[in-house]
Amino acid sequence: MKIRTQISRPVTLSISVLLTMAVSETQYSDFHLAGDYLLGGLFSLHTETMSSPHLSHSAVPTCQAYKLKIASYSHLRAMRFAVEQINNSSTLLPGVSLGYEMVDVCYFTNSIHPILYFLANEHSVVQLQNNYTHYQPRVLAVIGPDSSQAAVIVAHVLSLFLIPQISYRATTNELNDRERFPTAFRAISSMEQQIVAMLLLLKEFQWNWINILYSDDDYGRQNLQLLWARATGICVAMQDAIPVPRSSQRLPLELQGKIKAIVSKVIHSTAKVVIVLSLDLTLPFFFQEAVRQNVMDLVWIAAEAWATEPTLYNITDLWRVGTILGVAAKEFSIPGFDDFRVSLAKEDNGQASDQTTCNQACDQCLGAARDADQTMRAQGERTDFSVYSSVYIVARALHRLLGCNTTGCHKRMVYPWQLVPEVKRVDFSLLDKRISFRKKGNTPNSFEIIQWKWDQPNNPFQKIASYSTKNQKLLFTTQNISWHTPNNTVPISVCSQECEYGQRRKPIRVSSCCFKCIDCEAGTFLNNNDPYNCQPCPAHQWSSARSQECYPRLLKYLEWQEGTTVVLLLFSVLGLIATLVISVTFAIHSQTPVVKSAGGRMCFFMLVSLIIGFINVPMYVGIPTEFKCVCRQTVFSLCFTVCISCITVRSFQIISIFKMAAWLPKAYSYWMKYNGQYIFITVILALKVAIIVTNVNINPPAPVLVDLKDDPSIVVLQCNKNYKLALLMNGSLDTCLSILCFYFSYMGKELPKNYNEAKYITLCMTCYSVSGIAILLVMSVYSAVLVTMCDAMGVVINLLGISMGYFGPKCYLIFFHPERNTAAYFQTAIQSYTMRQD
Ligand SMILES: *[C@@H]1O[C@H](CO)[C@@H](O)[C@H](O)[C@H]1NC(C)=O
Ligand SMILES: *[C@@H]1O[C@H](CO)[C@@H](O)[C@H](O)[C@H]1NC(C)=O
Ligand SMILES: *[C@@H]1O[C@H](CO)[C@@H](O)[C@H](O)[C@H]1NC(C)=O
Ligand SMILES: *[C@@H]1O[C@H](CO)[C@@H](O)[C@H](O)[C@H]1NC(C)=O
Ligand SMILES: *[C@@H]1O[C@H](CO)[C@@H](O)[C@H](O)[C@H]1NC(C)=O
Ligand SMILES: *[C@@H]1O[C@H](CO)[C@@H](O)[C@H](O)[C@H]1NC(C)=O
Ligand SMILES: CC(=O)N[C@H]1CO[C@H](CO)[C@@H](O)[C@@H]1O
Repeated sequence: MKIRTQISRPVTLSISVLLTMAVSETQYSDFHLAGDYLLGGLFSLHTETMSSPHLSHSAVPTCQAYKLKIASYSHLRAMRFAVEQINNSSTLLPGVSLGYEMVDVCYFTNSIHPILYFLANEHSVVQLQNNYTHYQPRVLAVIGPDSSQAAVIVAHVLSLFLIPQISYRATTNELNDRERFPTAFRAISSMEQQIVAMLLLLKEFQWNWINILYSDDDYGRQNLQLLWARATGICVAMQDAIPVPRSSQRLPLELQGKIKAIVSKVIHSTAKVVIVLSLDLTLPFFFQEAVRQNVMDLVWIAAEAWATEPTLYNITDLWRVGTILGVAAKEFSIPGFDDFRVSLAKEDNGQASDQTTCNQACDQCLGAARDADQTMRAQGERTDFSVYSSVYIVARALHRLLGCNTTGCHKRMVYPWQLVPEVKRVDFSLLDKRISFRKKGNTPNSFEIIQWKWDQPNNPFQKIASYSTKNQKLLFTTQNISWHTPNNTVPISVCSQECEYGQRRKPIRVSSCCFKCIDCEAGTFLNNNDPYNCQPCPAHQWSSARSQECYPRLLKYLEWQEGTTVVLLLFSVLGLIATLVISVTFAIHSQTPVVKSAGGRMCFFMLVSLIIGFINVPMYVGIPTEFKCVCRQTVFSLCFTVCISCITVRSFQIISIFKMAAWLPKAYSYWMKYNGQYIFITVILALKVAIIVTNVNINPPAPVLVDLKDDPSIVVLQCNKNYKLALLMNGSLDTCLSILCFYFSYMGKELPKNYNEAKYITLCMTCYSVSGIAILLVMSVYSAVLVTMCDAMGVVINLLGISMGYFGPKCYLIFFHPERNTAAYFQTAIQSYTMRQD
C-alpha cells in the first residue's frame, strides 16, 4: 500500500523575527517615511571593516559606535529627496505616496538584519511559506547597499523573494548574472567599464609600466582579475595585496609590518604609476604609512570605491605622494539637492515607525553634513545621482504597473515580483540623462576621470576627462592637468624608453615592455610591424646601420662621359688611325725590304687584328650586356695572340735564316717548303680558340652585380665574377708565346741592326707583362669599376705597344730613311754581319 503525502495547502509556519534594538526615537525621519508603497534603502552611515560578534548573545551590531561616513549620509538624503520629489510631483505617481525604510548597513558588517527587516511584514514577522507569490514584505524594492560585497549578499536573499534591488554603487560584475540574481539591477556602470577607463587613461599618457595594489578581499581580488583580463600592452612591475584590518581604528602590529613592506616596495619600484583597487576603508592606514615613509612623485589611479573619499583626501600631507587620478561616477547636478541635503527634516507623521528596528539612527549625521556642506556642494552629485535615479527607476516602474495617467493611478496591492519586468523595461529621461536597462552596458550612470586638487579644498575632485561607455573612449575636457613634476610635464612610467629610429627591441624579461634597444645593422631595416627584428633589405637595395628603410643601390660601370673613358677612347681612336695609316703605308711599300723583313704578308694579319682590337675597345664602356661581355673576354685575347704569334714566328724565322739555315739546312728547307710560319700560327690560333671556348664555357661571361664590401650603397655591374681566373687562363698561352718571343729576339740581338728587333719586342712584352700584372694587382685589391677600367687600359696599351712599338720604327724608316729601305743596304748589312761572324 502506498502512502501519499500530499501537501495541498501552504505550510503556514511562521517565525517571528524580532529585530529589536534599544534605539532612541529618531529625531528626524531620515529613516522612515510612511507611504502607500515603501522602498528599502541600505546605506553605510557608519563604517567598520568587520564586526566583532558577541559570543554570549546575538545582537545587531551597534553601528553608531563606528566612524561616521558623511558621503553615505548624502546618498541617504538623495533617496529621501527623490521620494519627496516624486510625492510632490503631480504627474509621476498622482495620488500615490511613496515611503521609505532606510537602514545603516555599516559597510558590510550589518547586511543580513536589514534584509530580514525588509522581508518581514508590519508585525516584524517573516512567514515561512513554500510559495511567496502572494507574500507582501515590508518593502516593494530595495535601493543599495553601496559596497559590492554587501550588494551580492543582499542580492542572494532578495532574488529568492523576487524583490527588485537597485544598487547605486556596487560595481561588481557578479550582479550581471541574470540567472543567479534575476532581480538585481544597477544604476552605475560595471567594474569592467571602470577598468577600461583606467586602461584608456594609462594609454593616453603612455604609461605601460605599473604597480598594482589591491585590497586583500573579494573586491580587490575580483577586480585584479578583471584588470588582468583586459590589460594588454601593460606590464606590471609590482603587484601586492593591501591587508584588510579587522578594525578601522587600530592596526595590528603584523599588518603594520606588511603595509610598511608594501610601501617600501612601491618606493623602490621603477614604475611611477600605481593602480589601487581597493575599498576606501582599507586605505587610510596605507596612505598614512606612505606619507610617513615619504613616498613622493607617483601617479595614483583610484578605483571608484575611493576616488572621491573625503576621509582620504583629508589625510595630512597626502599631496606629497604625487598626482592622484581616479575613476569616479559621473557628476550630475540635481537642482535643489544641495540645500535639501543639510536642511532640517520636516516632522513627519509621528516621526519614526512604531517598530524599533536596527540601526535607524544617526545623531551626528546632520551636524557633520552641515560642517562638510561646503566640500559636498563643491563635489557635485556623483553617487547621489545614482541613488536619485534608482528611486526614479522604481517610481517609473510603479507608474506603469499602476497604469497611472496624469490625474491618477489604479492604486492597488502590488507584489514585488510584479515590479521586476517593469523595472527591466524602464526607459525615461532624468535631468537630460537617458535611463534604461534595455541595452546592455547602457546603464544609467557612467564614469569620468577626476583629479585630486590640493590647492582648491573647496573643489577637491576636478573632472579631467569623461568616459563614454558606448564607444569606450576617454574624452579629455581639459589639458590643464596639474602634475607633480617640475614644469608640469606628464610623468613617465615605462620599463624601457621607446627605441630610437632604426633600433630594434631586444626583450630583457618576459614582459613586452622591457627591452634593450639595439641598432639595426647595415643591410637591414626596421619594419614598423615588427619592432623586435630587423628585416634584411631586398636584393639590390641597401641601408646603412639604424635605418627604417632600404634604398636602391647605385649601379656602377664604366660610363661614357667619364674622363678616363674619354681619354681611353681618344687613345684607341688615335691608335686605330695610326694602325690604318701603317696598314696603308705597308700596303704601298709591300715590296720593300723593310716590310718584307717585318714579316711580309704576316704583317697584314697583325694589322687587321690590331684594327679589330681597337674597334673592340668601346665594348668595355657602358652597361655590360652579354654580347659585350663575350667580346671583352674573347676579342682582344684572340687579336693579341695573333700578333704575338706572328712576332714570335717572325723572330724565329730571322734567327733560322741566319743560324738554322747554316746548322740544320734540312729542317730549314722543310720549314720553307711547308710554310712553317702559317702552320705555327694556325696551331697557336686553334689552341687559343680552344682555350677561349673552354673558358667561356667554364666562366660564362654574363653581366653580374657585385657588392662592394666597403660601400654597400654601390653595386658594381661586372662581366664576370670569376674574371681573374678567366684572365689567367686566357693569358697563359700568350705568356708562353711572349717568353718564347723574348728568347728569340735576344738570340738575335747580335744580328744586323735592321733585323734586330729586341728592344721593340722588349717594349711590347714589357707593356704586356706590366699591364697584366697591374690588372691582377688592382683586381685583388679592388673590385669596382677600376677593374674594368684597368682592363680596358691594358688592352689599349698593349694594342698601342704593338702598333707603335713594332710597326712604328719601320714606318719611320720607310718615311725618313728611304735610303735604308733598299735591297742594297740590306745586302751590305748582311755581308758585314757574315764577315763579323767569320
Ligand atoms: C515637497 O513639497 C513640500 C511642500 O510642498 C516642500 O516643503 C518640499 O521641499 C518639497 N520637496 C521636494 C523634494 O521638492
Ligand atoms: C504559487 O502560487 C501561484 C499563485 O497562487 C501559482 O500560480 C503558482 O503555480 C504557485 N507555485 C507553486 C510552485 O506552487
Ligand atoms: C579633515 O581634517 C580636519 C582636521 O584634521 C577635521 O577637522 C575634519 O573634520 C576632517 N574632515 C573630514 C571630512 O574627515
Ligand atoms: C485617468 O485614470 C482615471 C482612473 O484611473 C480615469 O478615471 C481617467 O479617465 C483617466 N484619465 C485619462 C485622461 O485617461
Ligand atoms: C588651468 O589651471 C590654472 C591653475 O590651476 C587655472 O588658473 C587656469 O584657469 C586653468 N585653465 C583652464 C583652461 O582650465
Ligand atoms: C623647466 O623649464 C625651463 C624653461 O623652459 C628649463 O630651463 C628647465 O630645465 C626645465 N626644468 C625641467 C626639470 O625640465
Ligand atoms: C513628504 C511629502 O511630500 N509627502 C506628500 C506625498 O504626496 C502626497 C500626495 O501627493 C502628499 O499628501 C504628501 O504630503
